[in-house]
Amino acid sequence: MTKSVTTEMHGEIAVIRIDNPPVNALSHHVREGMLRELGAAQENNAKAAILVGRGGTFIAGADIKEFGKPPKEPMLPEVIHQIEAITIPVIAVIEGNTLGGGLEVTLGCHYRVADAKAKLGLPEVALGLLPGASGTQRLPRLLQNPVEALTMISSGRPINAAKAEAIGLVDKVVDGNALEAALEMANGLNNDNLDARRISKIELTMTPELEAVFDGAMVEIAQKAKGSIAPVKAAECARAAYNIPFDEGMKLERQSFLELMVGDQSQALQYMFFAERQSPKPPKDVTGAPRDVKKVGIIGAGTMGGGIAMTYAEAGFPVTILEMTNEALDRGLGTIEKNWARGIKSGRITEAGVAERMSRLSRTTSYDDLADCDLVIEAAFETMEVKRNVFRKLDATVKQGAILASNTSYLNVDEIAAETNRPADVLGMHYFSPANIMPLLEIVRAEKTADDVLLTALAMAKKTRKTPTISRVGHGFIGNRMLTPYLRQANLLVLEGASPAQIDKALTDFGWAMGPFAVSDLAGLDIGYKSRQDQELSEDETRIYTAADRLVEAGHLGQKSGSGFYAYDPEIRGRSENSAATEIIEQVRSELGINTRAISDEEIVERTQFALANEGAHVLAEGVATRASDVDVVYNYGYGYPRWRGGPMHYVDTVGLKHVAAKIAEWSDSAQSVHWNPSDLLMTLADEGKSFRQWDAENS
Ligand code: T1G
Repeated sequence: MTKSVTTEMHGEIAVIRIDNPPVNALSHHVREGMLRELGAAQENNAKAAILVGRGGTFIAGADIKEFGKPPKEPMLPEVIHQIEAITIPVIAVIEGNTLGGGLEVTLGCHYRVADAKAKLGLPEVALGLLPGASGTQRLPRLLQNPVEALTMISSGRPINAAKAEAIGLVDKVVDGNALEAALEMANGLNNDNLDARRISKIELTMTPELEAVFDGAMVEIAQKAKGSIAPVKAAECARAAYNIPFDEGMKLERQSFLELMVGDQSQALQYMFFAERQSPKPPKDVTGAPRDVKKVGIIGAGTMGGGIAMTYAEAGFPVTILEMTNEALDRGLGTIEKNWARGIKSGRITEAGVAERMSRLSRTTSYDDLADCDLVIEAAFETMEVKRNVFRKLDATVKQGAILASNTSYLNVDEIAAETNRPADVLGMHYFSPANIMPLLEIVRAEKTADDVLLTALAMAKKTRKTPTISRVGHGFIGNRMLTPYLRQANLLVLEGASPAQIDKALTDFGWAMGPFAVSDLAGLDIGYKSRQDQELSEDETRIYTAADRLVEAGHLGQKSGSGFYAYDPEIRGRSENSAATEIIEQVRSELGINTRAISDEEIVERTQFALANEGAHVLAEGVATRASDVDVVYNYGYGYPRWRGGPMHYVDTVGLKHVAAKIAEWSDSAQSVHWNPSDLLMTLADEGKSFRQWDAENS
């Protein structure tokens, strides 16, 4: 096996190169190799040593694929201590992504030279961890500014080279060829007082003023963490650096790191790290290459069409937007410009930037102007009649080889494709509102969708910075389909005695960004009302939504009408109980002869979350989704599910499918039975003592 760490002498300077594609992670052979090569440089009396990564990036961190495996010496903290202790100066060349353990390696070096385009960060908290190789102890000692250190350690947000130089994290920033600059620096160095460059020797002292700074920062960090524990733990370790000696601080950091590593939150976040990299990968049976897309057409300039047009214009594509009338185009383009202009105040974009993006948008009321588009995305009114009509016209005017996509959120894409003579070129591309912000894209692979069409949609997701998951055709695809049983349980729990506010709070305490009733008010209660009117619901289904329907009929449409399940005060932009909703709910309960009961938060969480996962299991068993981890990506990226719980499928794995299956069986034998359709897959996995994660490993 070729060595992943090698030395090249440049005069008296040992240039030690780390070559572990794709990101130079600190796998065991890299850790061993660094010590081997650095030891040799010292043995051979090199004047200095330089650590540099191959491929234009330094080190992106510990090897996440090694987590959970038996530890193999030398462990990273020890490697970094040994780098620092070496008797010749060691310079780190910071390029590309210098993250996590990679940044910690640079802190063990005596000097740091950064390329102007480099990114430096400690993203461990995004994995439910904390910098576990002295980052919480060395960074505060190097930066001296506690707030800067605390922010990097607890937020996980990377900074650029200029900021790194400004806060004292790097000694020099060069624009290109950082290695040359490091060689020049190395040749000018001498070994005098190398101790002064050993960060672990720097003393920190806590003062009452600093205590106050930390007190304030800790409150803010906990608020921002929204239930995630790693940021708080990371901040506590950084704070300790001011109170205890380095070696004790290292023990605290190690102990905290190991506790986090085995905790549910880190297991979930590590799982999501790989899940979001799996979901853009096409199923194994898909072959070929993406088609070339130069020009994009959008049908509809409403909320969705406008957001999708913004998405492609921001990615640099020329976009032609078609509407039925010029008034609709004026409205749509006006909204787009306003949305972009909103970023001017916050400095996210300049007026020229807005103008440049607007220049990429053209408008038309004629399908002929879409003839030369390579991709057309339809975001017209959500009825099959309208979509059939649009696709007939597209089929008649748009050039052969173009891809025709529908943004439908639940309709049958096979039926839409059948309206054209080119069903192989048709698929679904379901965006989530607001489409220019929400990262999720459900790509619906219809029966006849060609492989290269699917691959093109995946390529467009990457180019427009969306996280895609592939769904087959099925009512509501993955996300919206699973929402139905989730909302059904929430509405049933209201009939049985829980209030919308109690349910929402139980679920935001669980970690959801918003509870189901607040979300319904946000979306508009009339949306669900209309959808229910369009379907022939069973009596039992209708019964569940009696209160919600009565609210709409009484004019309580949600936020847009000032009241729905909650009352909304525009002055304070807050929500409070809507007494009319309480009355309607009580009225419906008595009409239905329900004897209400006190309902625990635990029951609220179990019935809603298990209903969600049960439907997810149906989605898997029917082949609508390829992986359980894809289902979790959908809920992470499209529905505000707490990432530190993974997703609905990972969550029930964590609970244990035996318990989940037993509860579903219990509810299915109760008066609730009509509302439960136990998944055979879930029940079977539970019987076999398996998990969805194992199902993924065996089936995808
Ligand atoms: N370990 C193992 N594999 C990794 C990896 C890592 N750290 N980072 C990326 N990969 C794989 C990834 O799974 C994918 O594999 C391929 O590389 C390309 O990744 C002690 C304990 C660096 C910004 O959290 O943020 O250090 O799918 O698609 O978009 O304190 O990767 O091709 O098979 O993301 O160009 C801290 C994680 C670790 C950085 C590049 N470091 N990585 O983004 O490529 S914990 C991180 C990233 C730690 C210490 C602690 C990104 C990137 P595959 P990619 P990209």
